Amino acid sequence: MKNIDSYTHVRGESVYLDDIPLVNGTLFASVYDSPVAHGKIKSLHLDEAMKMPGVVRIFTATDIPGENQIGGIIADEELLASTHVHFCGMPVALVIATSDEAAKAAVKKIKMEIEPLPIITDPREAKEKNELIIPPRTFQLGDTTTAWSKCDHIFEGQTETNGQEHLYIETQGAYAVPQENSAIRIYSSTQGPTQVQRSTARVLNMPMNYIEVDTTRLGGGFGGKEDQATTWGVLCALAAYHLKKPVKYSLHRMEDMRMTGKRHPYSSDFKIGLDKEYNILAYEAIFYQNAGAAADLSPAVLERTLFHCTNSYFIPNVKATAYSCRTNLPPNTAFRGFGGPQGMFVIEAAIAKAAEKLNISPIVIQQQNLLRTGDEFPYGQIAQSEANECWEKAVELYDLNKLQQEVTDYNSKNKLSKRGLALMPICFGISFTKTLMNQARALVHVYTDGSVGISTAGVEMGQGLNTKILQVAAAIFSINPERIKVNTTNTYRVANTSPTAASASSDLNGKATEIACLAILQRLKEVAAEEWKTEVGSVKIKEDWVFVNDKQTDWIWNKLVQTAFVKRVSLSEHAHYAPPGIWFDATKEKGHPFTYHVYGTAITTVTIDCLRGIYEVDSVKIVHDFGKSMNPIIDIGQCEGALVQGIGWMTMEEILYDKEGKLKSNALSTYKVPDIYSVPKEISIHFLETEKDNLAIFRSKAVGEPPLMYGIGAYFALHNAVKAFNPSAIISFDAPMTPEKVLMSLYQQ
Ligand code: MTE
Ligand code: LUZ
Ligand code: MOS
Repeated sequence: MKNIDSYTHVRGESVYLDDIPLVNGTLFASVYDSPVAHGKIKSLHLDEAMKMPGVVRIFTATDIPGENQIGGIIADEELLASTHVHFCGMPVALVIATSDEAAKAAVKKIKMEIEPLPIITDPREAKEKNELIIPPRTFQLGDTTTAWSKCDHIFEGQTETNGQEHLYIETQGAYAVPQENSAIRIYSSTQGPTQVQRSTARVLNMPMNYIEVDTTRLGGGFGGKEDQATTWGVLCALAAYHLKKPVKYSLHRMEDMRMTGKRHPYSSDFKIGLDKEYNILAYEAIFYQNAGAAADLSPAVLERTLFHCTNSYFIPNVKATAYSCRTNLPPNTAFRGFGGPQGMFVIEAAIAKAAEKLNISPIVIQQQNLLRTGDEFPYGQIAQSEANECWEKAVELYDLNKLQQEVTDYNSKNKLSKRGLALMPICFGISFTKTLMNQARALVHVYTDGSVGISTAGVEMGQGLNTKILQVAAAIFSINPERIKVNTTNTYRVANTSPTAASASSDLNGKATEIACLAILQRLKEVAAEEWKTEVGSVKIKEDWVFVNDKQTDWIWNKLVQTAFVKRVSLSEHAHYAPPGIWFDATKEKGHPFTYHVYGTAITTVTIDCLRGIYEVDSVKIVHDFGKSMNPIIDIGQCEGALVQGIGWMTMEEILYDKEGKLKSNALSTYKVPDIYSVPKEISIHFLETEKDNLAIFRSKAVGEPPLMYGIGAYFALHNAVKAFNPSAIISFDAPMTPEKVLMSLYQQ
């Protein structure tokens, strides 16, 4: 089935926040944000701004009726700065005016006097000064201290990975509309409607049942709207609450880039030990996460870095420690992969360094240490592995020997252009690492004309969730998909939702939908069984028709539904799903946190221009573990999109803050994302065929995030291409590998 949104997308008819018709009298908001990264507010001058045409009111922290607090995991983040500012871009005042332009013009007239305080932008410096968001955490397996003595080779090193701007096409925003009895409806471009609802209730000191959050779809989220859509929803609600008028705020791209957090940059240390056969016997890593000025989701991201610190390898002795370091940058947040990619880059760098020193191909070490079924992860879960299956299939299907030979031949024939090749295996755990978040609900109504309406906890953000939900209902009922409509995500219809994140939303919401549909189907079958005086088990619905004992009857779906209604049988169901078997004990750092893992292998080849340092990704050839894909078109799209986003992070996207904590790469003119010219010339994706059981919806594994990590292969392919030109180059593991860095290392002495 095609993505059900493709028709309206192509015609420009899909509804995003900016397409919602405005209620008469709607006002517009704009934020005055701190120009300084750290300081004490001495005075705030609003008079000039108040005099600007169209300005209705300016709100500050003192106008908050409830708590001035939007921190989710830790209550450490003010909605509007009260006495101190902690990062450039921190909201201080909210201007409300009769037009968007008037609000933005007035913001420019606000002045603030600040007593400067020391600014930290570097996570290692923050750790030195004991500026930690949470106490450090350590995952351990075996005993590294005794293992080092058994190693024949030991290597150490340091790595850096930079942040990444989400660059969802639709910027952050919200539209709050007052309702009767002081209730508020908020249209929000959020991955987490419940997060917006909960924070609004807290800030306005109102019960949650008075706050309705409604989301049709997002023009992309990528994690950036998991937590950080909340600010804008709450700010609009705050103004609507006081003014009793609808208030809208849709951020300008530069406001969005400046004020919101990004992927966490990490600085890390590693130590790796191998025996003579290149088995990795021991691995130690220390991760310094640049959390920014408040916790946001950093503790959860930190945890996933530890979960994925050995990627798809089995290492018997592991010790990994992670520090969440508080700096004066905007609080960093969820981004596709959620700390996993940062952990996986470090082990790949460690393997690359070992291979370089041992003068062998990293492929030898990678293959030798792939996880097998029955191996233990450092957090205690036992692997049900497809790592070898994916790797071997990729090597055979894409003829790795031939690819390697082509690279060698090319490099011997070309002096000023070199090729590099790298393999990148992946392993990603599916489930929120916080066990309680793994739950979802669905509300299914069958109407008397036979049409079906579905609401779930999941948010459509381009990933095709609604299509998959619709497929689930169509398959369970066995009716024409055109009878089914998936509705907006709304906290009045489905409550207490987890954000749409962790790649798990088709599993969680799909299974809740399945349960709801099965319950209704059971009741409908009972109605038919009564009519034909037979057992429920003899009744089936096949492609809209009722069958009894495998014989088609003259009852079509509508007739069945109408008869059930006449007999006063419920045609609605609200179902709950929580995946079984997952748990985690944070006091021991052991458990079984994931319902399953997703595996895969990518072979990446690149060509660099050794005069200019520019490069092309020639091909990425993937074997990916989709389980039994329920929608190959959507899943291939997710795989391609995630891969390109991963390549962007590893090669060209360069977030730059100056020492004062000011974002330099604050617009699309200074921040480069992959375009059509920089995507791989060829992407091949092969579905690993497996008949194994798993806990995914219809056995179709989660696909949203895992393929992003294939992008790491592009970094190491570039590394190898540089080495082909300049074998003595000592390339630091410092991503992204921009053309500038390639050029410098080509001619490094
Ligand atoms: N695909 C599109 N087109 N747009 C997005 O914003 N977000 C990604 C991924 N794919 C995203 C996307 C992220 S970060 C996640 S966690 C998953 O989709 C969430 O959706 P899922 O749980 O339905 O896979
Ligand atoms: N969000 C979250 C996530 O809150 N917990 C997670 O484990 C997670 N994993 C991936 C992406 N978002
Ligand atoms: Mo995705 S980082 O879980 O929103």
